[in-house]
Amino acid sequence: MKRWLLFWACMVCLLLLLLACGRSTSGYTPQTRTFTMVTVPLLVKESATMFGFLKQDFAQGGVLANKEVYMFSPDHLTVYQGDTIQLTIVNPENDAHTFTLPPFNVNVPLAPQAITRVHFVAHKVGVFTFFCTIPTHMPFMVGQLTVLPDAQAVPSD
Ligand SMILES: [Cu+2]
Repeated sequence: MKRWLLFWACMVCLLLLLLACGRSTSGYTPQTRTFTMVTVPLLVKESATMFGFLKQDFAQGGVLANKEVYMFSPDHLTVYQGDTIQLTIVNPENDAHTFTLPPFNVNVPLAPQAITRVHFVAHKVGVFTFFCTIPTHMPFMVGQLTVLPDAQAVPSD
C-alpha cells in the first residue's frame, strides 16, 4: 500500500514539474506598441542647391554618385517578444520608398506623400535590420528593430 502511495505521489510531483516547465515565468502580457515614423531626406539631389559641394558628390565618380541619403526617423524600435507593432509611416517626399523587414515577412511600398500603416507580431527575439529596397537609397536608408525576450519585461508606461 505504501509503495502505491509513494508511486502516485511521485507521479503527481512529476506532472506538476512538467506543467511548470511549459509556462512562461515572466508573467508578461504582450502589448500593442504604436510608433509613428517619417522618412527624412538628408542629402538628396535637391540639397545641392543649398550645399554646392554636393554637386561634386552626386556627379559620376563622386561619393554619392547614383545615390541619395534618406533615413527613417526614428530608426530604432524596441519591443518585447510577442508584442504587436502598429507602425504608421509618413512619407512626405515625392519619392517612393519601402519598409522592408524580411524576418517578419514585412515588405510594404511607401507611396510618395502618403501615410502607410503596417502591423505585425514581433515573434522572434533578436536585433533585426529594416531598410528601403530602392537601389539608389541603399545602403543608407536602414534602421533596427530590437525584440527583447519577454522574460526581461519590466513595467513601463
Ligand atoms: Cu527609400
